[in-house]
Amino acid sequence: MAGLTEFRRVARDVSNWGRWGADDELGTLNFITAEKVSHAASLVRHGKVFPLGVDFGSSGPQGAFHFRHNPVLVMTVDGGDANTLAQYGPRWTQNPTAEQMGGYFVDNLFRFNEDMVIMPLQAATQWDALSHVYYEDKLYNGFAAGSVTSMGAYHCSIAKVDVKGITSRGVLLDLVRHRGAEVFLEQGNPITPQELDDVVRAQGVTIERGDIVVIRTGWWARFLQTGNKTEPFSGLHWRCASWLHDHEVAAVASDNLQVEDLVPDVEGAFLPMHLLCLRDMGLMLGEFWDLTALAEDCAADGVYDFQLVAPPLRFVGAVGSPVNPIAIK
Ligand code: UVW
Repeated sequence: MAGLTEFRRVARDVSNWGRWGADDELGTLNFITAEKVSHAASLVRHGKVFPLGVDFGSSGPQGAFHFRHNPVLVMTVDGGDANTLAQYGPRWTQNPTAEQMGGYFVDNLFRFNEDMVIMPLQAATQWDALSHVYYEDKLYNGFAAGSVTSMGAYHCSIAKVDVKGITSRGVLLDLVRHRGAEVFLEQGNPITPQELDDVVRAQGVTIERGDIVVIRTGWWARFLQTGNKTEPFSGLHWRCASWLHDHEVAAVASDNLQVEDLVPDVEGAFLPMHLLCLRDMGLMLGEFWDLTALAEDCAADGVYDFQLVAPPLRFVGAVGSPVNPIAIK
């Protein structure tokens, strides 16, 4: 197990603070240029579309962290309201909502349903914003951690990255196939930088500056089989942060809870790859992406790169966002 001295050495090596200016809040998304976006679009050859988002619902994957819950859907207007309120609403003057809705429904064809959702922004398929994780009172680029208040994140909120789309060339690295695993990568064998190189070579693909690298561990497929929200898994070893840095990757995403391996390997630093990626490199993490159908297609045609379009929602001040990423080939 490494110690904090080694962790800090790596943190210095991969740091992008100041690289794009003292005010930068985009981090490695800066690697995505107009040329990169054009090239990504040129990868669309067959019009095949792969939505990578999972269902947002009460049987979602939340459960590992007690402070996170699955989405709760609340109907604010439904079919039962229409007939009842058409009858009682207009006379229900002590309840302005019922009175107003009754007004819509009485002697009228018009009917409607409406809803709202209560959920953590980390509930299902998501992006972690750069303000999601920090240490020693600093966010990415040296912004004060205290700039995230109960009003939200002043610096590095998810809304700040909207200018980038987010869209780029996506590259799938299929670790399940590479290891010959039946469904997923069981806990105990983290993915190393060397293994990433091996997969890249075996798939005959290249990793280029500004790519969004998508790592398939099979966890989502396993979850759909078992419903086990706390199933342990293998993910990226924290030293893969250096690999992502060296390849000038724009963002990384996976089909599991946290992208990175959960077996502690730095004494005194939980989720060291999160700390290095989000805080030191300014590199966003995508979690709970469903990669099964995309992986099948990539294995069938041997093409592992595609246009990836994955815009977060512009929640002002939020430290993350749901997303329904789309891979297009
Ligand atoms: C944390 O690591 C706290 O969150 P996430 O699972 O969104 O990466």
